[in-house]
Amino acid sequence: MKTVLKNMLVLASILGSSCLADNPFIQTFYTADPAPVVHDGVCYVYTSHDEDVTENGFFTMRDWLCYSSTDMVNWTDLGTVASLHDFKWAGQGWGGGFDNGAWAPQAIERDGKWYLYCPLQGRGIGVLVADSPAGPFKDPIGKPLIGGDHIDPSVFIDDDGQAYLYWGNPKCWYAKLNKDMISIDTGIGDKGLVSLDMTVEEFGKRTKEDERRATTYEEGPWLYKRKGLYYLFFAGGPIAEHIGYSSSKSPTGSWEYGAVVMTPRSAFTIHPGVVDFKGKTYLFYHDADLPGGGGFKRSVCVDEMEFRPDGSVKPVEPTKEGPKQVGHLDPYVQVEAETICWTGGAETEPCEEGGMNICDLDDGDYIKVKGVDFGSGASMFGARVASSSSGGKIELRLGGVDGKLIGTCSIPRTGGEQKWENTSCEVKGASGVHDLYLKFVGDGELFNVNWWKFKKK
Ligand code: FUB
Repeated sequence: MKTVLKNMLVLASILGSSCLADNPFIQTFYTADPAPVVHDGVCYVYTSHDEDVTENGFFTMRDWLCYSSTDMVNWTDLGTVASLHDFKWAGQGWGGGFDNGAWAPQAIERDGKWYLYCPLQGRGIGVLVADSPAGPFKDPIGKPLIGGDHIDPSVFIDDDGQAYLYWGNPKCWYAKLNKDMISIDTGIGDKGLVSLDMTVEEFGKRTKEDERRATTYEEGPWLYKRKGLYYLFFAGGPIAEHIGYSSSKSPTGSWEYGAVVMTPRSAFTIHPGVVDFKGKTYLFYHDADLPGGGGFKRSVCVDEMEFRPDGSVKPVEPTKEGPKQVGHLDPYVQVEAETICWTGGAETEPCEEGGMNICDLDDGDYIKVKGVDFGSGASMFGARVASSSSGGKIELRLGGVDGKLIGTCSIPRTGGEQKWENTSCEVKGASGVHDLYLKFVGDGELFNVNWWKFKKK
């Protein structure tokens, strides 16, 4: 089944829009509210998910997705990691039952467990726990961690082991989490919940009158620490939102307003996520720049963020190119086919062999994998494929979707969309570092790909 988004992407490539850019870095779904977290040399980003079809002219969001990268340009789809159905209490309140309200999440690892904090619009903030970043996640408390109309949780563990949860719109709140990460330390504030003083000194003066907000703070707080200084990034108003920040010597303030970090993008919301990875700092945010995009069909982006010697944050200029690749991709180990820098037309789905596979491939669809290091040369290409139709071909090209052809692999009919077989072909002329394009060719609906791998000469 072709989604609306796939049709829009195909149309955009026919019309020649900026399809070879690397931002937005997920093209297979409309995604928003990116929440990055680094663990064991891998950057994971959790996102909320705008449905292809917007209902009632408002956010239509049912589940949360996760992607991983080791180089900041090629992202592997880890699938839908949680949904409203994981919270048995999701049906309570006015947020849309199990059908709507899966807003901006954030995850963190502690002592081998992964904790995913999820706002259910109008019902509160819940927490899920898993043994691995892609789940399966389970609700350990069976009720909201913070009940009521609270959104946009940001979780942070300080160097002394104390964990904090920040959240809120129109006010910013925080709580201390107990070591179990699934309960609140009730020793401060009102049953453990502290509402910040929203002063102009701490969060900047709003330029347009708003009876609920005197400052620029709107929503989407993100707590981050660098060189002993705490930064509270946030989505600022008036709408269209920008990203601003305040800083403090303490994780609980008081805060000093800093500046605007990113001016409004093409969506009326924006949402910061800041992470250090391999010696650099990155700002994740969302816009509406995918074909067919809009305020309720957003797309996540990433760019590098820099600091001045005094610790202040330099404004981040959004780019279509995205950040520089950190390292190269090794084509001689098994690469999941859903590892993508940019795709024209591929979609992803759960694979019966585990993980995800790419699907819904039509003639001319392609995947770009950036910065592939072939070293002194490749001799063979192999892939795990499945096809319920007559199959097709994968053209292996370098430098562009119509770039140098290094091999053509025939994909047989395997007898089912999840009936997997290995196939291989010779390749010639691939050495050094190149952007690799897998171009899918044939008639009708083609085939699915689970993974691929090259063999050295
Ligand atoms: O994605 C739904 C809501 O829009 C988020 O919770 C806010 O931060 C804004 O991005």
